[in-house]
Amino acid sequence: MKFLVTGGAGFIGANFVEYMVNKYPEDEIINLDALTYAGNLETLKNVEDKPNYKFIKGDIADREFIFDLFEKEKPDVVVNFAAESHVDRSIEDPEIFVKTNVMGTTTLLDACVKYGIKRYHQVSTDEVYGDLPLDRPDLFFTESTPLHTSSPYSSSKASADLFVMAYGRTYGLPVTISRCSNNYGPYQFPEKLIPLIISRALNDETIPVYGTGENVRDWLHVYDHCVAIDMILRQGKEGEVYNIGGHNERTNLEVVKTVLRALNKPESLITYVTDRKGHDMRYAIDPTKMETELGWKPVYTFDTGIPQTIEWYLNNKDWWENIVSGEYQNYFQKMYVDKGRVEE
Ligand code: NAD
Ligand code: TDX
Repeated sequence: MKFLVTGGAGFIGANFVEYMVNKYPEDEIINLDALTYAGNLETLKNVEDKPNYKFIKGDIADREFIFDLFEKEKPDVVVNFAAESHVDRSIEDPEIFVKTNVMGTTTLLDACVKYGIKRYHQVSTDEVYGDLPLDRPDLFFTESTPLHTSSPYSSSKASADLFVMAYGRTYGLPVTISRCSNNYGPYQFPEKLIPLIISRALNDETIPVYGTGENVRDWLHVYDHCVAIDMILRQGKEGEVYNIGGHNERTNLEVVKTVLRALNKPESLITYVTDRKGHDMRYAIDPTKMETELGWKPVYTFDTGIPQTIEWYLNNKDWWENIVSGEYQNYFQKMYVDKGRVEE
């Protein structure tokens, strides 16, 4: 089987590429990535010389390029991770989210219709369901929860999901969608909460907590997400949506304090900053369908995954220091300092 994995130089895509290349040496894995600010080929050092792996640089929204690629490679399976993925960036500049997340997806779908495919899998997010109130801990997102988005990012992801389902129904394309909760683990770009805390705390820098820090996220280790997608590709039913999550809900403040404690850094580093516009209160996945229909169960809990992740960041300082010393610094200046969220 030939897999076309898009966005495989990003956080989750790269973890998935490494997992697939090692687990299925008989399969061919093509990694297609535009190498935006979030794409980093250093992340793929462990697989770049493997015979069943190939990297191609390109934009999923470039129609001519995508059709040429399909003509040449004729992939059996497409797994679409490629996206603009950061909510704060979507609030600053929504348009690139429409281009990559919506038009990039429809471009891939059109190529799948033209060239035929055994499976198109869309990597989506629990953010398409909007948020849950803090005072209703009994509520969870199921696959039939209505889409009700808050940010330009989640709106672009929900739009893409609707196109994926429409191509399934209208053109008979064999599609599946997974909607996962917040991921953490090795190779996550340090603009996202957990690697941001680790990298800044190790440098004794302030940790910006939006609003009161009581917002809740449902954390899943990236390894468990990769296993879940592999299971959906092999055993999932066409036309179905699968929610992925492991019941690891934590407030942001709990996450920050847990990481600071593990690093032996003081809570005085915590700095409360202006809240994110439209900030979702709580995400919480009901993973019953994955568990009962596919037999998926996460390996990590938050309590085992966080120490593993911290250890990885400690052992791979070069990886994130290269990022922190580059464009990332400008980003922090633009998003936090220039906006008056923090004084530096
Ligand atoms: P990321 O930002 O780390 O990586 C995205 C990758 O896509 C980068 O390598 C980037 O270069 C590439 N890319 C961006 N635009 C592209 C384009 N036009 N053409 C080709 N490549 C392009 O993102 P991530 O956190 O790894 O997320 C991967 C996917 O999983 C996304 O679709 C995201 O919506 C979804 N998701 C993420 C999380 C999370 O917690 N990070 C949770 C659920 C779902
Ligand atoms: O500096 C920060 N301070 C802070 O309090 C940052 C970066 C975040 N936060 C808060 C905002 C959120 O409530 O922490 C929480 C997590 O923030 P992010 O890491 O930006 O993730 P989130 O907005 O929840 O979205 C993530 O999960 C779902 C991914 O970025 C998405 O791609 C995915 O779809």
